[in-house]
Amino acid sequence: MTPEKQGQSALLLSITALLVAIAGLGATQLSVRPAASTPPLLPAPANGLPIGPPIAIPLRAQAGSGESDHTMFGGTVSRNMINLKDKVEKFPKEAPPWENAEELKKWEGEWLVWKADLGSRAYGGPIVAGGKVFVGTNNERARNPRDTKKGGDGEVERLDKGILMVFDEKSGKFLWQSVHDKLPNQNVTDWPKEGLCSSPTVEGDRVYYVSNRCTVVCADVNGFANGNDGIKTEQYQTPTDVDIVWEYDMIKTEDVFPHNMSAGCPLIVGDLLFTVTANGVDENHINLPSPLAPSFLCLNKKTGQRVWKSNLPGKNIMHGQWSNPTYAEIDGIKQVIFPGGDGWLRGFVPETGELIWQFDANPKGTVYELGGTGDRNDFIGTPVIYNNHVYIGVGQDPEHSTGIANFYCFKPNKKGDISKFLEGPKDKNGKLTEVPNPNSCEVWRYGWTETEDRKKWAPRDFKFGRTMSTAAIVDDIVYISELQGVLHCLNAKTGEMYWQYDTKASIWGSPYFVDGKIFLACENGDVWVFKHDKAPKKIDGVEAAKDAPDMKTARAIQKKSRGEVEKEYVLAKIEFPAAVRSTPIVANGVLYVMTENALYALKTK
Ligand SMILES: [Ca+2]
Ligand SMILES: [Ca+2]
Repeated sequence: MTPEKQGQSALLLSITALLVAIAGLGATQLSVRPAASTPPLLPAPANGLPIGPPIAIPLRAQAGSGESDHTMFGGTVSRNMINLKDKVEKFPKEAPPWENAEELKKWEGEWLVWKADLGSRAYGGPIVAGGKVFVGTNNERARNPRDTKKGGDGEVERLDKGILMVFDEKSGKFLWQSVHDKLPNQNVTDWPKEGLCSSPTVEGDRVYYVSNRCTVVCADVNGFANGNDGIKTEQYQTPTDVDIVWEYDMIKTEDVFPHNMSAGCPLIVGDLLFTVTANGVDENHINLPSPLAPSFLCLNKKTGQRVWKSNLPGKNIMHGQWSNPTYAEIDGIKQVIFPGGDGWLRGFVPETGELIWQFDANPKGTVYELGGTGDRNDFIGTPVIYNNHVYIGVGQDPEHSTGIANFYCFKPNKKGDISKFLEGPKDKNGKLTEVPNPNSCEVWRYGWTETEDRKKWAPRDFKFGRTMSTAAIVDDIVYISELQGVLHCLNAKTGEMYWQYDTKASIWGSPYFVDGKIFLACENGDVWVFKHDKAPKKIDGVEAAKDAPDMKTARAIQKKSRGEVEKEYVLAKIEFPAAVRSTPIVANGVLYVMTENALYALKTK
């Protein structure tokens, strides 16, 4: 690749990071099962690491004063993008003509609770907790003159920083912000202008996030308004700056090499905080500078001390790592699930980091290739737990465009390698074959190549493309979107497809269920609203057209199927005036749509 191309690639990556952040806005419902009486899977650790206190599993969304606060990426530790609490009696069916001031005022009067200006990028959040709204963005909407400078022409220039902005939930008033300088080698580890990509997690009076400097930060949600808590060495200490309680530097302490951007959305269970570290390759995209650095990290949320770490993907990290951990109890076994940069998912004992199982989310013999042309993927989306099963689709940096992929459902109730297949001998072309794994925990997979009988008139030769999205699963129905813009509606038990719909725009965020509707935002600014159906109709344009005599007839049949999906399931398309690379959410009766430069709080009744 040319340096320029590499640069672009890097950018994308950072974007990816964002996506990660974005991908998961969830709701406040909880699908965590009550703690079972089953004893812990494993006894105390033999490695001498401190063990966290017993894990208390929150049966409700944590913290916050609101009835349906959205306190973390995915809303709960299950990361399922569903909200079972809020009602959405109404929502805008269409956008106003944004350039017509009079019409816009009318629309805002009808729909707007408030609107807040952000920077020029916004991937993190929104997180709504305890009467505040948290957003990760950049400094292009500088709120402190300190973070600007006069350019040569006298114009005010905004310095490049990573920003966590905090607003009042009721009024949208700006309260305080964390300002993080860029890392010195930003074109490699902290991509310019991408801001702070982490969706924070809020618990009580503490907010936890990963900064653009690859540090895990615990801050006081009340800022300096109630004095300086914890460490007193903050770089910036005006009244609207962040009050840091503790900060864990993953570069200095753990030698992590973040590829393009750090974007972990912390997972908190009991006193333990878990994050993916972003460790990855350097700018040539071949060398992995820190294979021994952790990819997965567990800290004590109160002290910021490390509890355990794992570098398990080791030298097999393909690119970067921007997905997020998820917590589950499967058949009573408590576990934290980490998506790795080698395309494997792994379950660990939360207190000790002892590996319980691992699952290869790629067919054997697949290959990761620079620039994205290969067929081996890793993870941008976050694993979702639903009814004791894990659901996740694979993907890549969006700059790599789409490509063949799978979406998986498995139930990790065994130890060791629980992938569907094991490596078989190499074939005559030197490609690894696969043989059935008797220890497989896979239930179904959806995607890969279209079958021969359907291929002839299908719009593309694969069923499911790379995804940056995290699934929304409700009533045994899975909603999962892919980067190329297609939303899939699947049976959660069997993987059967009911219907799919092409939004014809890139999707970086995730489908989000609330009150019988699915909200889904596209990078072009379109926010779609679909109708949820407990017994969806089967509408498959490719199947209907497979025996068509010619392309023209096939396309006509497929178009008709698209029309049927629109008639049955599309409720609205709201065209926002800027890119949306986040997930719309509802919290405490307010619909939040975060474009790259503004946060809209909208009425739902
Ligand atoms: Ca304070
Ligand atoms: Ca402090």
